[in-house]
Amino acid sequence: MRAVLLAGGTGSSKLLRGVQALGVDMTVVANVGDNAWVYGVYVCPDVDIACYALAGISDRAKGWGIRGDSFQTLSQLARVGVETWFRLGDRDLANCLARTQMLREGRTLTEATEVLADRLGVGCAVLPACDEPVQTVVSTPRGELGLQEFWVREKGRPRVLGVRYAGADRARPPAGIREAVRLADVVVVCPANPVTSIGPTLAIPGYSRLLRSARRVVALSPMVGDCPFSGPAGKLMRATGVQPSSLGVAKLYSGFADVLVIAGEDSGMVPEIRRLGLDCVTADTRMGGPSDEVRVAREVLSV
Ligand code: FO1
Repeated sequence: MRAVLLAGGTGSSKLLRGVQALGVDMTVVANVGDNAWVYGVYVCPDVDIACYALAGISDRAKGWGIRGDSFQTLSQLARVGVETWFRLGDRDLANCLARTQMLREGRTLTEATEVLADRLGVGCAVLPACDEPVQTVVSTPRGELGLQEFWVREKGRPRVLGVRYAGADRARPPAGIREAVRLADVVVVCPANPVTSIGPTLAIPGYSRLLRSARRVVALSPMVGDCPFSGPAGKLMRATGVQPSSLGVAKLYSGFADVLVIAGEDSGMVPEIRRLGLDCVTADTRMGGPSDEVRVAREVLSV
């Protein structure tokens, strides 16, 4: 089986590991809206979370970064007066330095990611959703913030007035992703914040049409009731006029998804979701550890 997986951060990486364990031929399309320049390097959190998870080196407890990483550079940066609210570990920084160097030499983000994924031993294609810069910008009463500023520096506290995807209109799905979708038996939308992790990819012209052309699109909701598995999804969904529930997710994905897998606790939403024109099935969507990841992956790939 060939699968393309649209991925965001922590929640998505669990499903990616589950699909990997099943031996599926997979291509990961990682969100780029969280990317940011920090300490002079280009950090691509969702690309890296996917690569570290699939290379078996991720810090499972935190959900980002490399297991057992040290923070010597961060300590020294603090010592010389740099604000260090973004906790980039030493090995993580090395990875970002290598990426930044390749970008400065003129390689695309896709090319740089291919090199890094290969060196890390990821074992499948991890592709950024696009090569052009796209940034998720959160509008707050005190001005606009990049996602890392909103979520990490401000701890997700500011009131959210809106969200936009700067640069998305100038981006396009790269050729490698279009080809992977053409060849795939299934495209899976991983459990991820629909506003900040999947939204930036869907905002890129060409993606909706590409997904509609896929053989089959299965999405796994990140919500149980009005709570996301992790992160600020509920707050951002509410602020962008989307009901913070699997029904809200269904409304966002109904234009291209064939099936939405939702938590068993939300079975009452099934009839209303089906009325939107996509199928809906329930499952135990909780992924607390490796065996859950494989169980949920099997479920998603078999619906
Ligand atoms: N998340 C945090 O909550 N605090 C951090 O200091 C932090 C550092 C960090 C460094 C590298 C990286 O790739 C991700 C990092 N994240 C951190 C996670 C990141 O902010 C988000 O979880 C993702 O952007 C969402 O997918």
